[in-house]
Amino acid sequence: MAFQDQENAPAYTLESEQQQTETIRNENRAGTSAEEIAVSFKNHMVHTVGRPLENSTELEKYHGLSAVVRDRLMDQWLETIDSYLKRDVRVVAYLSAEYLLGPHLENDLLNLGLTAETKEALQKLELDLTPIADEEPEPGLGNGGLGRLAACFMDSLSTLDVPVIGYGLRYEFGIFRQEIVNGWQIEKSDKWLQFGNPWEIPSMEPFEVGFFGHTETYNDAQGLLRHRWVPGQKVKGIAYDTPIPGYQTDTVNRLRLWTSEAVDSFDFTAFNKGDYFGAVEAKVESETISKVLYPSDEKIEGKRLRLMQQFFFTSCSLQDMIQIHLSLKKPLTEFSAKWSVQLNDTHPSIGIAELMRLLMDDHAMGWDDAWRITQATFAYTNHTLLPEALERWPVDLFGNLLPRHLEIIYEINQHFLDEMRKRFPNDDARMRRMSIIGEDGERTVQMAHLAVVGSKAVNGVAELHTHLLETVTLRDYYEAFPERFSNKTNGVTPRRWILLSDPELSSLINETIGTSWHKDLFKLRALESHSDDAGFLHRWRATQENAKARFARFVQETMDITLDPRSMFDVQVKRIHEYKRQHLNVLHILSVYAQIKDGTLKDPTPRTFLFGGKAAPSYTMAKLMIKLICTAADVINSDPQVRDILKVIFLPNYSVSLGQRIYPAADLSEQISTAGFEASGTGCMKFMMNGAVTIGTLDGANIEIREEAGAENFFLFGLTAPQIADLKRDGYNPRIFYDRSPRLREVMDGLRDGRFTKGDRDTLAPLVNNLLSVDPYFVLADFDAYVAKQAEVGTAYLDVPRWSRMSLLNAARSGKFSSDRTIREYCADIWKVPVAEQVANGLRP
Ligand code: NBG
Repeated sequence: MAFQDQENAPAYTLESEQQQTETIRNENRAGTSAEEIAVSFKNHMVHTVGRPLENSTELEKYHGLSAVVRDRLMDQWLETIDSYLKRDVRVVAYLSAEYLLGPHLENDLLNLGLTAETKEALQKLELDLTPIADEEPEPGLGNGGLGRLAACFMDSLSTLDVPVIGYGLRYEFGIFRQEIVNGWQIEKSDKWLQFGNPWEIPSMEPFEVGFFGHTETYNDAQGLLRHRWVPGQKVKGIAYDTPIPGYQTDTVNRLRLWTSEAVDSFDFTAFNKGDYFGAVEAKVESETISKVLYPSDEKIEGKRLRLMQQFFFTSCSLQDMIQIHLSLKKPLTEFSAKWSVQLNDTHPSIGIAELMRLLMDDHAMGWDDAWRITQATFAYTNHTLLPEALERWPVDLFGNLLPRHLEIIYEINQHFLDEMRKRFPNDDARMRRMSIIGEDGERTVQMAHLAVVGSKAVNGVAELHTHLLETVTLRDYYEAFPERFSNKTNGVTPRRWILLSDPELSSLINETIGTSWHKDLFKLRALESHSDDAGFLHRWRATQENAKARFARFVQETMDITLDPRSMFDVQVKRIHEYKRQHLNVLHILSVYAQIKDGTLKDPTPRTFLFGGKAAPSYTMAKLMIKLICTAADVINSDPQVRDILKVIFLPNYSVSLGQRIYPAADLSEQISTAGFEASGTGCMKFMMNGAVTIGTLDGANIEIREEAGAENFFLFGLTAPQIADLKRDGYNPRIFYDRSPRLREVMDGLRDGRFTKGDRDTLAPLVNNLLSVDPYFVLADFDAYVAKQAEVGTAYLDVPRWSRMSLLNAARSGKFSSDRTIREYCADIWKVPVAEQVANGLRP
């Protein structure tokens, strides 16, 4: 624009400015050859890390190399933003309280296509990528499935060139680090930001968010009655952006995580009075909001701080969207045409009331317009059927923290119920059930109800789950607006979960069918034509064995435990929860153990049972389940009679990076939740893609995995969801199953009388007694069927050609479970945004 003052200068146009920016950018573009990467690495070691390469630690090298990768990300990031502006695209805003990203370095290299060049550059410097990458602390900003799903979605969104901003919270302490001491889980704090985070860039424009206070009415300049909120406390939200590159595309989207700060971080009046602590009190209090992730996934703790976290990041995100919208000179009446906001569970659903407030109170819009826009903007994904996970806030707590929002929610509720009364006259029971304000016992704001009422679309995450939402959990709403509901079966990104996790398997597949499967996982079907080729099956098997050997080496190095890679690796990794039934798995192990001991089981299939997963710190029963696993491990692993047959391992601190090591090494995937309880499950998909065979119930995504793999390539057992519901209705008595089954009695009695616990009859008693008296998740009811199916698994495993074929067919038929497929469905049905053309054929063949 400096041109404009000069004579003869070309007239300013948007195009000329863009051209100029492009030229400058091209001149500054970071090079991508091995030589350029090596130079850039050495430079960053000096200028960014402040430690010349020659005398640096691996951790310092990790920081230097990350800076190299970040430079390259930034080039594409700025180009992506430009291209969105030029094309005036519709933007997806994905709102999620959790993102379980996993380490960035190797993933970003893979997606940028720079892995080979970087390895070459490092080789020239006599360095190796693996130990450097292993230094990266994992950003554990999530608990489990829900947070990891958000991370897979970000990868697919970028890969499919969809304009998205992921919004969330930048917790200073993510999910705790788990240690196992004497078989008990111990939680340690996760200091992932301790040495700085090279992947994030702070934004210089903060937003303010209010809490507490009161509301007022006043007349505006036109004499209209208006409302406003006078907060009693304010905090500042600062955004940190993490670039999210797509795979083999120029698109780099951003993940925008908010951190809280005091509006005035230092109180000089207090300081001058000698009150040194008082001077930073506001700072400490405000920063608490983004301090720590609540470490519970399926049970909501109704703590005020959690609601503060949710409102804080949601409000910042909506203010950010509005600011971008206005800076594009667009009227707010067009907000829903520009933005599609996805609520990842109810955690950000307070956004519905907040957008209403922002539009009405701050931007002078009338109720009807604001409501039309709000409802056309939001869509809601439900992730759980467990009643204890459905968020409900006591009205008093809510109204105290967010008084204006409570008023707005009352008014939304009133409009909504008026409309429903017209549609369902004389049906007071239905009105009570549908009300956003729950009146049973303590009055509560029911966030799932608010989310459904305020959204244009509602979805579940697997077919069975969506069906149960429609017919049970959200039935009244489904009857009122069936068109709003749809299913979007979850998926996972094959980039992290195959290419990065098992490069050897990936090479074998590339060599056999080419590389188009990287962006179109249905292409794996081409592997099927090799399923009767003994030579190929042999290679497939060898690849699996190598993965197991690698994992065994890892366990040897980190835990000093020797695994036998020839034994079947039977794996259950996921959060520890009664409904996921890790204890059912242990009961089977003990049953096999008992039969070996008494000589009734001849020649059992050697197995290594691997467990991993965290228990919510306040979930006593889940912690006892870990103790149960470790107790069984202790007894079995120290018994010389079974040394070469059975081994049980609890892998501490299950995480994304540990998952990357385990999935390729698994033979058998344990998906044994009580039917009707696991919304989807996504671990099951990662196992399948890597060629593990599943033993599972008809629950969540298992049903669809079995459909795809073929019933003959899946080990099915257990009661179905309707059978479980019947059993519950008729009054389930676990004792009946205990009395009926000698096998079950043997195991339960052995746990009670100390035979399986080295004589200790007390520690596990609460768990054992709970199973015998209540058994809320029908473990005893499914025990016999599970044990019988496991015997079939054992036999099948010994038939090497058969097992290899099953393994291959599972991987070949896993195409549906790519998150690319899931994201295409969201784009087409809910967000109404186009996906990249060059890969638009990645649909079911
Ligand atoms: C979890 C479900 C899983 C599902 C993931 C992702 C929560 C609240 N729910 O079954 O338990 O796969 O969400 O949808 O974490």
